[in-house]
Amino acid sequence: PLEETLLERWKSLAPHDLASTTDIEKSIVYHTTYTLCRHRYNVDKTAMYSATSHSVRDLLLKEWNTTQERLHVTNPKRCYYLSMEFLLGRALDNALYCLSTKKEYAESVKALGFSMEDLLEEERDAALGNGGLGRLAACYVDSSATLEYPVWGYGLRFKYGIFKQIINNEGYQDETPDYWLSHGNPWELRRDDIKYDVQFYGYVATKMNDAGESRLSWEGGEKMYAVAYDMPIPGYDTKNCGNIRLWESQPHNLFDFGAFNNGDYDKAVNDQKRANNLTAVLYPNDNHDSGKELRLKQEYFWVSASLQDIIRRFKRSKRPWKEFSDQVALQLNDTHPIMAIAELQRLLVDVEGLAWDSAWDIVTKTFAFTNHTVLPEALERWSVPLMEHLLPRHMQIIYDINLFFLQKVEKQFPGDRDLLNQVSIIEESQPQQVRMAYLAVVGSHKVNGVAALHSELVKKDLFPAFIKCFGPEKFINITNGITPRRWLYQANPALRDIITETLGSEKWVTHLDELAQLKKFADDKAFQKKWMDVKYRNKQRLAKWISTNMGIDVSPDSLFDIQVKRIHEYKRQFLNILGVIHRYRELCEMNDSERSKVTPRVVIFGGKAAPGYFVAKLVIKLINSVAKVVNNDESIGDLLKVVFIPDYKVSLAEIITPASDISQHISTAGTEASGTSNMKFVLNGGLILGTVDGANIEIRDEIGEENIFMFGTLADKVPDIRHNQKFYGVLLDANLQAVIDLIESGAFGDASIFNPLIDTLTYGGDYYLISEDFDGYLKKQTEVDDTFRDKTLWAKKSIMCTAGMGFFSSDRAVREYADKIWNLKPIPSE
Ligand code: KOT
Repeated sequence: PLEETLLERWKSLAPHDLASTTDIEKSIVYHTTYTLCRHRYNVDKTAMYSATSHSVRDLLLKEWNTTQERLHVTNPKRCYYLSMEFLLGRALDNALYCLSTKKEYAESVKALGFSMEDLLEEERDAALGNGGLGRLAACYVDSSATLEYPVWGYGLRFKYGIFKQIINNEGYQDETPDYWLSHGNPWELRRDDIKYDVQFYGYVATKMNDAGESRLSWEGGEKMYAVAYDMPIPGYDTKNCGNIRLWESQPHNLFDFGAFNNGDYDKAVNDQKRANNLTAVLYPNDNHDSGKELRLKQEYFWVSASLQDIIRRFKRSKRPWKEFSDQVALQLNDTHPIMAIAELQRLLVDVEGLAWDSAWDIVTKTFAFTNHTVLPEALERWSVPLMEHLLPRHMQIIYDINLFFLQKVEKQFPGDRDLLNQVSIIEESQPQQVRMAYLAVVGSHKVNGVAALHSELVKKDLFPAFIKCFGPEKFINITNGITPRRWLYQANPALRDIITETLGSEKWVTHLDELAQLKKFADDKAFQKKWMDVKYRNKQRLAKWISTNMGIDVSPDSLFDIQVKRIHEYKRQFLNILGVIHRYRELCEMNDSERSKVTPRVVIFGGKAAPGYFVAKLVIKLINSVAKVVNNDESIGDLLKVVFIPDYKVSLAEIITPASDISQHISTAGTEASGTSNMKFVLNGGLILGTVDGANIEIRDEIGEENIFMFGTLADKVPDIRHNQKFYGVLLDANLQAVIDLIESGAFGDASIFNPLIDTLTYGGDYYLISEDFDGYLKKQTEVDDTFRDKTLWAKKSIMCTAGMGFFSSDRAVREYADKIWNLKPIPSE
């Protein structure tokens, strides 16, 4: 550290704010010249985007540094959010708003000959996530920064995020790599000085420690480096700045000269290749466990580096170990980081020399676990032989954790062998498997689900036996939320402005409950008109995007019906497209007079299917085949259009979400843990058509059941229906049968292609209850059509939707985590 007088000198020389637009212009020109090394005759949009971002980054880094300084001085308890995925999207627009300097930058950029809108479009999405889980993490770091909570995210710096989706000429999904770093990334800082060893494979040996006690020690195997990259996360209306620290793998031995000299070139570069592979690519499965060794390696690599970093920070405070959980809260975003539980126990016992029980006490007070899914295929299990091979010491530790836990259970419930089997972390299969969610429950002090219904199912279906052991208080609900900054303020400027004008201030941006005041304008004709004009302009904006990018013309006068999310059988895009075919069939049978009464509709789909998910990919193909026929049927015209928007991502969601009249959230009841796009649509005045599932239920409770279209089987009825279908077969709904007949007639091209899809309704036993829910779905769709024709009624409902969404701010959700789980207080920046 520098001495006082020098510190003062440093302080006096610290870069100051960019006070005027001239300062901003200078800063942009500076970065063009010195950061990018571009001559002024050679500045294109990409370079200008980059220079502008570097200039904005300077402002962010100033806040980043003062935030770190503040935390260093106050040394408060901190929380670390361990998430394999952070689906951040673009950063520039958000940073400009957070720094309240968008206007000034837009002017400066204009003065230099560019348009801010163009520059914003130059930015590549940071797409380090699959869908809802990763986007949730992004919303939570936004809210933590805004609320000035000392929270950092920890994740992996994938070179390739979620793949880019291309829809080929036949209407199938193709995948290409998303090399998002191709033009550099101005939003990250590489920290070459923050680097840790991470070990794999090897064996466990007994060693003497300094005190002459024998200890187990993990020896041999291979090592890699984890190098830190920081991404500053600006808070809104605060000088506080959060951070996401992402790890990149690097080879330990850059080059094996021994092997090279022996002529074995392949071996010489092997280390390097393996290390580079480790964090190269995000696994593209949403709600599905891949079970691959490389994935387990990624998981361990990330939590090991993160814990080393966190422990190093803790040690600087010179506090005793027993205060660790007073200083550190660790939130596990699903099971992906669960190895952190065994790793912290290992570090405390093997490396720091703590007794097992003291260490375990620290571990369980520090960790908390969020479950995001009850789908059996998504629950992580690792085979014991694989884990023994890759992480031999951790496997021993997990066995011990299990043994000590089962001993306690045996003491509490003597002789209850069923219970012991039900709660054992080790599944007695061939080979044995480690049930990661069970390890999470045993090693955490709180377990939460992400919506009210889901949290009940977590208790009832996933962990019933654990309730017996730990009591119900350990299991809580924290309903998901979304950040109003990105999902309304930024994505929907026109709506933002009339809300601010009507409420008389921007307070709602950080106090979303304020939106409730809009209710008193719901019947106001003039306000309704303004409100629906904004919706219309947002629909025009999307129509223009579709026309420019896809060459399909859709009318903004039609009802825009949108379903954008990962393609998955449980989300039932199949039900949606079958409904579209039904609609088409009916239109074909109508005469002109009947047709004149029809509500014209544009049905918009978007979303990626996991590359190996055959049935989901077939759904995409079916949607595109139907689109081709319907859109080219001149007799149908604007009455029905079908659009599959390729490569759905955060930046596209920002255009799509504000443009919906209705959006669909139609998962089989009990399968969608929460959903968060439902919240985004309703926040933007879009009505929803949904099942009684996930957060739909709480949205209904907040906005009123007259403002939502709900249908379908209830979650508690699903198991019985499945049981009956299995034993007595599926009796297909008559309209559904007619739709299938139409597909099988070849109306949408070679019908045989779709057989595997249709089989899921019949031979497959209709696991997702499409036939069961079909009639209710069609009836609700008719109600949607009828309601939409009543413009006043629709406008009122739309206003009531936005007005009721205060609860779904991620600010509320993060506060709940801070109060109920982390025991964390904000550290004010001023
Ligand atoms: C599971 C395994 C791998 C990758 C992703 C998952 C996953 C994603 N599990 N749940 N989710 C979604 O999480 C969202 C945020 O909580 C929920 O809104 C959504 O319903 C889950 O499907």
